[in-house]
Amino acid sequence: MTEIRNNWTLAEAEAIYNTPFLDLVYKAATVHRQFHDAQEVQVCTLLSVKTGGCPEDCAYCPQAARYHTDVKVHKLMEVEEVLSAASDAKSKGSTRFCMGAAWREVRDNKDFDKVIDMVKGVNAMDMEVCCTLGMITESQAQRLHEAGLYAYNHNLDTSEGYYNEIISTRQFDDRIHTLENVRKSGISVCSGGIIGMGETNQDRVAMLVTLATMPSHPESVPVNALVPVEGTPLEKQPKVPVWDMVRMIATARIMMPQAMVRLSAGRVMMSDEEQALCFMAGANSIFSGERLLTTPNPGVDHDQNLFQTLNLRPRKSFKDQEVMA
Ligand code: SAM
Ligand code: DTB
Ligand code: SF4
Repeated sequence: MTEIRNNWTLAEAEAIYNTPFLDLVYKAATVHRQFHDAQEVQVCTLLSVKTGGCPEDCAYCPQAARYHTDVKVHKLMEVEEVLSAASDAKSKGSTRFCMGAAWREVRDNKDFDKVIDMVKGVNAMDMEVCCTLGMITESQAQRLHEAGLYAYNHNLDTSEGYYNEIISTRQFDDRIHTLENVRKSGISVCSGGIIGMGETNQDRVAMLVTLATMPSHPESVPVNALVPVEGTPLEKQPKVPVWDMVRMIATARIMMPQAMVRLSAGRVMMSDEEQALCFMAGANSIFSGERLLTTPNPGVDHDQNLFQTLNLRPRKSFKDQEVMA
C-alpha cells in the first residue's frame, strides 16, 4: 500500500513530474485506485458573491481593480440570492458550494456577518460549504468554522520563488500563514495553484512540494490552467498544453494520494478526450456550471454527457458519509 508522506524532496517531485508520460499516468491511476473510487467525480459549484474591485495585483486575475477588464463589479450579494443559487446548484447535482469574494482579506464588519449567514444557510442544505475570501486570521477562521464552514480555499498559486513575479501586494508567507489559521480552526484545507503563467516545471513542482510537506496535506488541491483574460498582464499567455495539465494532476495525485485533486479552471479550453486523460491521471472533481467566478466554464448538460460517456458518477458529499459513519 502506498504510504502518505510529508517529506517529499524537490528532486523526488521533479522525477515524478518528468516520468515518461504513459508511465506517469499509469502510476497516478494506480495510486488513485488505492485511495478513491475511480468512477466517482465530485461536482462543485462556484459563486462569486463579491466581484471585482480588488486592491491586489495578482497578474492573472480579472478582478483586480487596477486592470481594465470586462468584469462587472458588484458589492456583496444578499444572503437570499446566494442561498437560492446554492439550492439550484444542489438540484443540479453539486455537493460542494464555494463562495468567492474579491477581497485582499476578511475584515470584521457587516459584510463578514453576511458571509457567516450565507455559510450557515448553505450548511443547512447539507452541502459541503467552502469559501475563498482572501487572508483570514485565526479568530475569523474559528468563526467560520462555528458557522459550519466545511472548507476554505486559499491557493498558493505558484512556487515561492516565482510568487513575486505574479503578485507584489502580498507575500507567499502570508498565504502559508492563512492556511495555518484555517488548519488550526478545524476547517478542511483547499489549496492549489495555476499553471501557464510563465513558470518553469520546477516552479510547478516546488509548489506541490510546499503543499505535500505541510504537517497534513490539504484535503483538496485545485489545479487551474490559466484562463488568460483581456486587460490582465497575463492576457497573452499561450494555452497550457494538456500534457502539462496531466503531468501536474498526476504528480499531485501521487504526492498527495488522499486529496481531492480538482480539475479546475481551464476546462472550457479542453476537449472531452483531454478531460478524460485528466481523470485517468487522478483528477476527481470538477466545477460545474456555465461560469467559474467570472470566466466561462462548460455547461451542466455538457458535463452530464461527459459523465455518461465515461461512466462517471457524481460523488456524494463527505458530509453524507460522516452522517452514515
Ligand atoms: N481573493 C481571494 C484570493 O485571492 O484568495 C479569493 C478569490 S481568487 C479569484 C481565487 C483563486 O482563483 C485564485 O487564487 C486563483 O488561483 C484563481 N484564479 C483567479 N483568476 C484566474 C485565472 N484567470 N485563471 C485561473 N485561475 C484563476
Ligand atoms: C480554484 O482554485 N479555482 C476556482 C476556485 N478555486 C475559487 C476559481 C477559478 C477562477 C477562474 C477565474 C474566474 O472565473 O474568475
Ligand atoms: Fe483579488 Fe483574489 Fe483576484 Fe488576487 S486573486 S486580485 S486577491 S480577487
